[in-house]
Parts: sequence; structure tokens; C-alpha cells
Amino acid sequence: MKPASGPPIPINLVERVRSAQSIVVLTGAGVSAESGVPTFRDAQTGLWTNYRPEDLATPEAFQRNPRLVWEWYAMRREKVLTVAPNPGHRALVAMERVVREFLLVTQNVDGLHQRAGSRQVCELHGNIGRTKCFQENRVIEQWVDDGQVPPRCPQCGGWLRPDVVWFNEALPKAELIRATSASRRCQVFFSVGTSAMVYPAAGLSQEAFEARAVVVEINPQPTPLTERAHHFLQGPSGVILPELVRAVWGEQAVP
Ligand code: BJW
Repeated sequence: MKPASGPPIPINLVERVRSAQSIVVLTGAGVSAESGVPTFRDAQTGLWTNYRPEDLATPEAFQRNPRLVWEWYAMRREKVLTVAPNPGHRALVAMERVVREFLLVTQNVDGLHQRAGSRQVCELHGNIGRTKCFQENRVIEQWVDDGQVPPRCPQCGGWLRPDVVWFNEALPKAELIRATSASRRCQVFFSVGTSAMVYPAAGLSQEAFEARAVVVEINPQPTPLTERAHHFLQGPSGVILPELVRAVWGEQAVP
């Protein structure tokens, strides 16, 4: 069966990507949508329809109702364990293999890029598979399950929480520096499957514009970035990314 196809990829973009020595790809929840992980703003089904994700992903929400927030993440963590990387994730693994300097900056917390095989991954918003102490911010590998929700930190007795970055919290410093400096020196910058609304991640494209990089957006829907991007490839990343890899590096590069 012929794979689904997206819009044609402009030849000047194909040539620019092929000759690029340095590429940064910023990904968001849309990249995992075709794996069956709901996007951040579409995540509310069943029991959770009455909650806005923006009202659960804050330290204030956790302090107000730690059980509710813990259970929301427990549900999402279980979902992630049942899904697999999709052709979009795999196309980015292929891109990393052929580009000299490559960085995949992700806002996703699901770990699917690493499971697909990507190595140069910079996780800006943490990882839902890790747990840390709310009080002392230390990553905790093991704890006693005595039925308390959320469980307690074995070292200080404080609440445990997912090791993700909530609104109003600082991003991990080393990751943000790495993402910013790569964006400042890349030749092509892709923004894929993100609403381009959440900062500082959404500001990385600005660094790339200032570095005179070609900025390419891949998304089924326009975003605040669309009007400024040099190219907007409209459609699902699971279709467009493999097509792009095929157009630039040939059929044998597509995983
Ligand atoms: C597809 C597809 C397919 C669908 N293929 N695509 C006013 C102005 C500017 C900034 C601010 C402001 N007020 C407050 C702020 C700061 C705030 C912010 O940016 N707010 C905005 C909402 C306005 N930022 C912060 O608070 C950050 N911290 C900070 O600034 O700290 C300052 C500080 C410094 C020092 C000390 C203390 C503080 C932290 C931001 C953390 C964001 N965290 C979250 C939750 C992570 C854990 C979890 O998952 O629960 O990260 S929020 C959420 O948004 C999540 C995502 O990573 C992030 C981005 O969302 P994403 O990935 O774009 O998903 P969606 O759902 O929005 O979009 C999906 C897209 O996919 C859509 O476009 C679809 O069309 C597309 N799509 N199918 C391709 N098949």
C-alpha cells in the first residue's frame, strides 16, 4: 500500500537540508499523537474531562490537591507504557545518523524519542518516567508503596511528584543552555508538532532566525510561528518527516 502523502517538499528546502552541517529539531506533543499519546491540550478524556491540563500542571495545583495531580500523571504514565514510537520518531533517528551536528530538543515527557533510538535528545520538560521529591527536588528511584497517594520520599518524608517541569517552574539549566546554544548555531531549525505557545521552548525558533537558519514548521494546524517560518509543511509529522528524509537522503535512509 502506498504510504499517505503530505504536501510536496519544496526543492530549495530539500537542497538546504541536504547541505546543512547543523540541524536542530524541536518537538512537541503532536509528534507522539500518532502513537496514541493525546496531545497536552487534548489529553482530557473520561474522568479527567472536567479538568484543564493547565490547571493540573502547576506546583500550586499539586499543593492544593497532590492526590489528584499524582493520579493524573499515573494515568498518563500507564498510557505511555502501552504505546510505541511511530514513523515520525523513526525519521528523526534517521536524520540524526546522517547530519553532522544534530540535536533533538523535545518538550515531550514520554521518552518515545529515546525508545525509537534517538541519542542526542535534550528533554526540556523532564520525563514522566522519573519521580522526584517535591520538597528537596532530588530524583528518587525507589520508595515504599504503603498505599499513600502520592507516596512519600524515603529520605525526607515529603511528597513525591513526577520529574516534569510545570508552569512557573524553571527548566533544567543545562538542557536549556544546550538547546539555546545549538539553536544559535544551527543552519536548519525544525519546529514539529508543537503549538509553539509555551516558553522558553517557543523562543528557540527566534534564536534560529537570528542565526539566519532556515526555519521549518511541521504541523497539521497553523500556530503563532507559522507566519514567520520560512516553510510550513502542513500535515501529520508521522507522514511528513519520513517523506522529508526520503526526499533529502533517498529511500535507503528511511527506517
Ligand atoms: C500534530 C499532530 C500530528 C497534533 N503531527 N503535529 C506570558 C507570555 C510568555 C510566557 C509566559 C506568559 N505567562 C506565563 C509564561 C511562562 C510559561 C508559558 O510559556 N506560558 C504560556 C502558556 C503563555 N512558561 C513557564 O511557566 C515555563 N517556566 C518558566 O517560564 O519559568 C520561569 C522561571 C525561571 C526561574 C525560576 C522560576 C521560573 C515552564 C513551562 C513548562 C511547561 N510544562 C508542560 C507540562 C509538562 C508535564 C506534562 O506533560 O504534564 O509541558 S505544559 C505543556 O505545554 C507541556 C508541553 O511540553 C508544552 C508544550 O505543548 P505542546 O507540546 O506544544 O503540545 P500542545 O498540546 O499544546 O500542541 C500540540 C500540537 O501538535 C498542536 O499544534 C497540534 O496541531 C499538533 N499536532 N497532531 C504533528 N499528528
